[in-house]
Amino acid sequence: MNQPKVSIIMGSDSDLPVMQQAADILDQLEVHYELTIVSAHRTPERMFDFARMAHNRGIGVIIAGAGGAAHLPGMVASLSPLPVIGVPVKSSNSIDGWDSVLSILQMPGGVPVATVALNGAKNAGILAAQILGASDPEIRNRILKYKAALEESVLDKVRKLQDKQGR
Ligand code: RP5
Repeated sequence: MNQPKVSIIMGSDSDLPVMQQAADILDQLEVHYELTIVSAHRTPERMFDFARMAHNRGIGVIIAGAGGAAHLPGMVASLSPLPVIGVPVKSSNSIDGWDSVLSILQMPGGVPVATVALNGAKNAGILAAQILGASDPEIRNRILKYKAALEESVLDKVRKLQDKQGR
């Protein structure tokens, strides 16, 4: 069985359409992950158990997404020695997403959460792979290839624009 290296957690299944983007890019980068629901408010004991045990199960990075009063990433970061990447989700109970952005971003000193953009789960997945890639040459090489492909896709658009302009 492939041991998951990244844990993707979210406060509710309603966060899944956004958080699936983290899973998709990790699939593309061939990084094994697990994905589940852990709610800081509705399942606090599950959150405690998860955060206290994740590093003992071989997880290296946690991606935590939540909307509204988004306490999940910060609370998990307060309990876990692992790096936590927070994804603010624009949820049905969110006021324009600002509530989740600020809840995840404005952590007190001593308890960092690496916060990505609103609904920025894709970048959370890439960042998780980059953190693992710092000590895993195979993942690092996949990140290098991903970046080269990104560059090529933009250069392709430049060429197409130039062609349209007859240059
Ligand atoms: C948050 O409340 C969840 O992360 C979700 O973004 C939001 C709404 O949850 P549901 O009412 O859709 O389950 O805790």
